[in-house]
Amino acid sequence: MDALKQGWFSELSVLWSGQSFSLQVEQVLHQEKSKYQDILVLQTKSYGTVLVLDGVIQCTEKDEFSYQEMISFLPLASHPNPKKVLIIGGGDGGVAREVAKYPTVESITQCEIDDRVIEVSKKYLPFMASGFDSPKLTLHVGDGFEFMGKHQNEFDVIITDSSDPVGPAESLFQENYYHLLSSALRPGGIVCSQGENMWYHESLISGMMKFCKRIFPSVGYAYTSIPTYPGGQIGLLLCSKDPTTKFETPLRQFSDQELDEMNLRYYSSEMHTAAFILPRFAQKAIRPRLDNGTTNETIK
Ligand code: SPM
Repeated sequence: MDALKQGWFSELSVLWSGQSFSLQVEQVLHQEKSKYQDILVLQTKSYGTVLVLDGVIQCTEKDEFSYQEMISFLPLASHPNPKKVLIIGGGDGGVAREVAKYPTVESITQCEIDDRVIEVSKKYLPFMASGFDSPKLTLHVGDGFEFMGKHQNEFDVIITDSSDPVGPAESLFQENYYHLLSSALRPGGIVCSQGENMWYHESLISGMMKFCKRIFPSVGYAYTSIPTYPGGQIGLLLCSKDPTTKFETPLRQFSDQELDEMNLRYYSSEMHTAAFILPRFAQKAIRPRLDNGTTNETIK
């Protein structure tokens, strides 16, 4: 494999052409081709165990908490009382692990298409796959589109923890998927999806923001820092059926003691608000409707 050479793994993709992030590899723990994608698990020198799908880093032991906490807690704390949560994707279990911590959540349904990602994660990434042990969780192996078509008006929060929009996850970045998300939500429901990177994917993100605004009355864009994703960060796209939702203002605030008890290492109420403050170039590119100087981070 081109990506593995002389003890180094290099991440190559058309989504960030002309650059590549590399990790020094101590051992290849697992390699297989599932029905949907190439699955690779590496023991690395500086980031611990790493899951790679179709040549792209999905999570590393050292920094995964940043992404899993933020994609879970931003939508949950933006909802007044989230009880029923759906996760689409998230086959490593890390998002389920975080959602299960949220005090008001009673049930978590997860729909992941590739059972091999689940099994491999249980074996090699138990620090994330612990999410599958939650008594709140019901796991379905199958297609997220089909699943949501059969579940209308059911969930308070839906989190789409997908890989990038090439390969099996491409359809999860399209308008008809967001229509399905909207119909699977209860009134006042909120969705949060992996939203790519403001440095490389401006037109993808602004296109998504535009169609989301046609479907949902409130739309927001946040980001979290994570050294092993290209550019050291990843965006999070949030939409609410409630026109009064102000994503940058969490409805539930946690004390330091509560954050420690939930073992949250990245998320805090301050980090929640800060995550929606974008640099000016991204404000202009991603949120063209806000270039009148509005500072409110939620598009109305
Ligand atoms: N539960 C962790 C799964 C990770 N899902 C997101 C993976 C994204 C990988 N590529 C990042 C590229 C950002 N531009």
